[in-house]
Amino acid sequence: MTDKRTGGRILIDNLVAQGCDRIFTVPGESFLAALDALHDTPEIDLVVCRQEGGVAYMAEADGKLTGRPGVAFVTRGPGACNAAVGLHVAFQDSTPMLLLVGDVARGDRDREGFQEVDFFAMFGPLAKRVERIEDARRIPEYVARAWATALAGRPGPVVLVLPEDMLKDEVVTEDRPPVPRFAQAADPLAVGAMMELLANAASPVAIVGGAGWCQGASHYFRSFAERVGLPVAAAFRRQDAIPNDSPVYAGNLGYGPNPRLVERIRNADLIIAVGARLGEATTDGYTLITPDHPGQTLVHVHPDPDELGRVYRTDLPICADMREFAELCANWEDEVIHFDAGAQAHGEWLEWSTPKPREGVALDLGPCVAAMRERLPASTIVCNGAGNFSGWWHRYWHYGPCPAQLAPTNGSMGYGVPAAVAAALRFPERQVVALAGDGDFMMNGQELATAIRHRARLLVLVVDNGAYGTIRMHQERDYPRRISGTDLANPDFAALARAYGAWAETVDRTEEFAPALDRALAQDGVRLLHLRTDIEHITNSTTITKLCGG
Ligand SMILES: Cc1ncc(C[n+]2csc(CCOP(=O)(O)OP(=O)(O)O)c2C)c(N)n1
Ligand SMILES: [Mg+2]
Repeated sequence: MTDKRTGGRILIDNLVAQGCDRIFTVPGESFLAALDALHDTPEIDLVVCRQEGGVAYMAEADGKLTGRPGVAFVTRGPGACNAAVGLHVAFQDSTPMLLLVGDVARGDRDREGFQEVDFFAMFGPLAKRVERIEDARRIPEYVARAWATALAGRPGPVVLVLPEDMLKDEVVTEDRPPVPRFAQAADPLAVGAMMELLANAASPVAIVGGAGWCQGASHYFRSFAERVGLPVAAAFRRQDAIPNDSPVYAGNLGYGPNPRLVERIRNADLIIAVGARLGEATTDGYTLITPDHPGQTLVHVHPDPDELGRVYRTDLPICADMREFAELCANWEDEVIHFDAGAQAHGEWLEWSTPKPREGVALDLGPCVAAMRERLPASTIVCNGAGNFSGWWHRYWHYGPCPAQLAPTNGSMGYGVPAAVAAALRFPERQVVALAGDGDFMMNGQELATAIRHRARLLVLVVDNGAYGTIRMHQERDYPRRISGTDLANPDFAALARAYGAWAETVDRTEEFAPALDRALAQDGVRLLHLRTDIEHITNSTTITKLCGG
């Protein structure tokens, strides 16, 4: 390119070159030149949000949905501070993401000027890489590196800091082509060794989902596991890793897993972890599988060599792209022994995930999830933040082919609504459901305005128990009947949703739920059901009275 362009124009041109088609933002005066370039860039859909927490969550969710970096653009100190929460999700969830931050002018740096922050120090532990572009001629190089880094090995977030005067400079530079996607093949010798371990195992189990997992990995791993009869458990909040109707799907790990599955994993002599980090939630605080797992053989398959052997003694590490590994397994030609364990584990999960009505509960969420299963297709994308309310869906919802679940493995509240907005924009033809607690909803509920403005179609369920229920649960266990800091005074969520322009109703009884859901599904746009539940029924399996010892 021989014409002069502003740094802002070059930045946007190079994002388009890498395949970016959507940016989430709250604007700032620090990146006017980039906003100006977006004015003439029909390739990029600019989604204007109401708080940078929502911006970053949406970009992170978009990264999960597409497998490409989701892009967020925020301003200097205040915008960057608000956005940090989404970066933390992207880091712990291994999601490719790019955070662009407008910065103070180069000539004013280090005076602690207006909104100035040391982004290298601030984002160091939250991002795979933090870089600042000093020279507009090098924007193409920095954007290409950010894109490649976000996707490489264990995917994650990258931050690019953009001094405002640099974005206004007019320079001549050459754009970069898209960075090629590099997929590391699995070593056939290592996969052969895994097949041998499997042939000699008595009770194998797989734990799947995580870094670099994708539809291809899901398809091939499912086909391999079904051929072998290998029980496949999903890592925490990776419940769409294989479609749950697979006859070897064994259920999910994380908070409140099926005790039969826990037992199966404790008794397993061979554990094949694919994509999962075997993090704290998946392993119940590193107790379900201990870092040294005596008596158990661990095959760990991960796209990043840094994760192999990092926490766990690994008997057979395989560093590979998830799809490449799964495809090699699916096409493995040697005879394999078929286990009955896959079918058994699936039967146990079906039993566990079938809601049984609870006595004396006015609004019982288990049957509500059952009503949803009857009415919503397997392609539905279910999004949630953090809180006990999510436990009913984690247990009773049957997730379809990925992407069907957007849920933060780092347990970050306020994620459900922004993630659902990102999903509704990415898949306008699909049903999208946001699940939120009363605490959770209020962290980013204002993004309903973003949903309305961008004509997103989604259904929000707010489970209102008048409390930060999860913390109340821990409190009642450790300090019975000493409620401190966990009860909430709430708005009328249905009225609030209507004020945003959504359709909304309130549900107080189980039998009201299905008809209300039918009415919601007959509507278009944003719909919200305000579900008023009783805090006594604190999880899908226990009550506060029981927690306090009866
Ligand atoms: C951003 C953030 N802040 C605080 C917490 C700690 N936390 C975890 S769950 C929870 C309460 C959630 O309340 P609510 O959304 O009402 O769900 P409930 O547990 O009542 O079903 C809190 C405060 C967190 N995980 N994330
Ligand atoms: Mg609550």
